[in-house]
Parts: sequence; C-alpha cells; structure tokens
Amino acid sequence: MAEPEQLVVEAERQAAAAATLDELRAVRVAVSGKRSPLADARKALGGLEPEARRAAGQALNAAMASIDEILTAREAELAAVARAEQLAAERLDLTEVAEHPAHGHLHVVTQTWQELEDVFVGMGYRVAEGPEIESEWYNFGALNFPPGHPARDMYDTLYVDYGEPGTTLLRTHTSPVQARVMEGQAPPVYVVAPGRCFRQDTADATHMPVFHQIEGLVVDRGISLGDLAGTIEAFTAAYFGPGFSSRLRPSYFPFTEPSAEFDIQRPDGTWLELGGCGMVHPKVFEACGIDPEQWQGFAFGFGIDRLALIRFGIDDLRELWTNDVRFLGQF
Ligand code: FA5
Repeated sequence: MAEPEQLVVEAERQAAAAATLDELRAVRVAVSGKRSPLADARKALGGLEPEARRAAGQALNAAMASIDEILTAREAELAAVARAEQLAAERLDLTEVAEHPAHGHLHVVTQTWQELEDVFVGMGYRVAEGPEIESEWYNFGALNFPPGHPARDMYDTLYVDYGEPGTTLLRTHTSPVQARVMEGQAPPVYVVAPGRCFRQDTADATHMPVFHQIEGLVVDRGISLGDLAGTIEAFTAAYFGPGFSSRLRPSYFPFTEPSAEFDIQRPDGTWLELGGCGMVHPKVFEACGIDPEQWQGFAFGFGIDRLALIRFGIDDLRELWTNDVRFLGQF
C-alpha cells in the first residue's frame, strides 16, 4: 500500500509533466479517480483497527486535499498558457498596411451623372438645378399642362401632404427646371439640369419609382429642329462612341411642339427608349416671360439610370439599388 506522502509526490510529478489541459484531465483521473491508488488506499481503510483507521484516514484526507490543490494550480497555469496561445493566433495587426489598399469609388449612377455633365459642359452648357419637392405649377402648369388635362395622367404623381391638396408634389421629371431657369435668366440659355425624379411606377428591369433624369434646354435666336437632332447625335457620339446610334420617333409632350422620343441602339442591335425632346412650346415661353416671336429653343430630358444600363451593359435597373459591392465593384 502506497504511503499518502508518496501519492502526493507522484501526483505532483505527473501534474508537472502534463503539457496541456487535456493531459492534465487524464492525470486527475489517474491520481484521484475511482481506480487510482488513492481510491485503493481509501478502500483498504475498512480493514484497519479503529485507532489505526482514524490516523490513516486523516493522513489520506490531507493527501487528497494536497493533490487537489496541486492539480488545480497546474490547471490554472495551463489555462493561462492556452489563452495566451489563442490570443497570439487570433491577433490582428491593425497597423499593417496592405500593399494595394482597397478604395471605394463613386456609384455607377453618380459616375454617369458626372460624365454627362462633363460632356455637356464641354459643349458649352451650364449646369442648373431645381428642388425635388416641387409645386404643381412648375411641374405641370408652367409646362402647358392645363388643370385636368389628360396628359397629367402620363405621370403617376406622388403628392406631398402640404398646403392645398394637389399643390405640392415630388417632381415627376426634371422639366420644371426649364421653367425655373427661364424665369431667372434672360436668353440665350444653354443649360443641363440633372436630378432625382419620382413616380408611382412599379419597379421592373427598366423602371424605378425613384430615378434620375438630365434635362437640357437651349434658348437662342434662330434655333431649329435641326439643331436639336444634331445635338442629340453629337451627344450620342461623344458619350457612347462607335457602335451606338440614335433615332427620333414622333411623340407628344404638352411643353414641346413638335415633340419626339429618342431611342439608343446598342451594339447588339436592341433599342432602349432613353428620353423625350422637342422644340419649346410658345405657351411655355409665355408662362416664363420670354417672347416666342424673338426666341426659339429646344429641350430634351432623358433617364440617367437607363443610360448607365446601356453604357455598362447592365440588364436590370434594380441591380443599381442592391448595394452589393460585388456588383458595384465591377464598374
Ligand atoms: C419626360 O419625363 C419628359 N420630361 C422628357 C422631355 C424633356 C420631353 C424635355 C421633352 C422635352 P418621359 O416620361 O418619357 O418624358 O421620361 C423620360 C425618360 O426618363 C424615359 O425615357 C426614361 O429614360 C426615364 N424614365 C421615366 N420613368 C422612369 C422610371 N420609372 N424609371 C427609370 N427611368 C425612367
């Protein structure tokens, strides 16, 4: 039968030799488990005389307490080592500088917007802007949409709960900026006005309830439809380059006469409606205090988001709103 002191010495040796918490758990079983020499010694107590049993029992209890202390102390040591190793393995060096740091960039619609401004500024235009929350007058009235005129139904307008019902709205197009510019400045006028527009349209591959247009307005002497067609063509060539072409189709807008819709043909042969255009209607000139006998002009307005689709070969407008960096990072 092993002496209690020997059991303690043996436990100390094995505990020191255990290099991991798992190994230490095995040591604990070996030195104090059910089949350990300690357990055997306890069982043997039953065969002793009461006097001797008491003394031996006390010695064993003391040994057991020492063994437990030794194991617990070693466990704390090994746990600290394991924690330090884990920290070292998971450490992130936040001061490390990547060789090619990843930079963000402007959204594809913002890039398109800015490139369009550049093209038109290069053609001698100035950039103008107007409010997104607009009055009924600038969005419709000044643009020769009489009250109750069916042409107003062409736009599924979102009205704002402000003032008299029906007087304040989210602009459905950038054309109200035409009226604001003509009111504020004497001709000649060469402006483009990019901005956000709103319609109660259901989202699909070519429509969003929030989208962007860029408006163009020219007012000068002797301006003809030929100038309009030439400007659209010059723009298409400057912006898209070879492989793309444009066409005008007769259309109707209350604020232009004659009016046309223009489409862009992609290199794969498909057409996409890009915008509307026409000669500024005399009624619009009159509403803005410009004499239509002396001044002529043309206007156009087209979708910036749709232009981005054509330019970058994207097939669905909704992709532009997903905010998925894997998609946006491609442009
Ligand atoms: C207009 O908004 C006229 N103001 C354009 C105009 C300006 C005509 C100046 C004459 C003179 P239209 O509703 O067709 O027209 O819209 C013009 C373009 O805006 C469309 O061709 C399309 O490119 C874009 N657009 C219109 N609705 C949406 C929408 N829901 N989502 C994305 N793009 C749209």
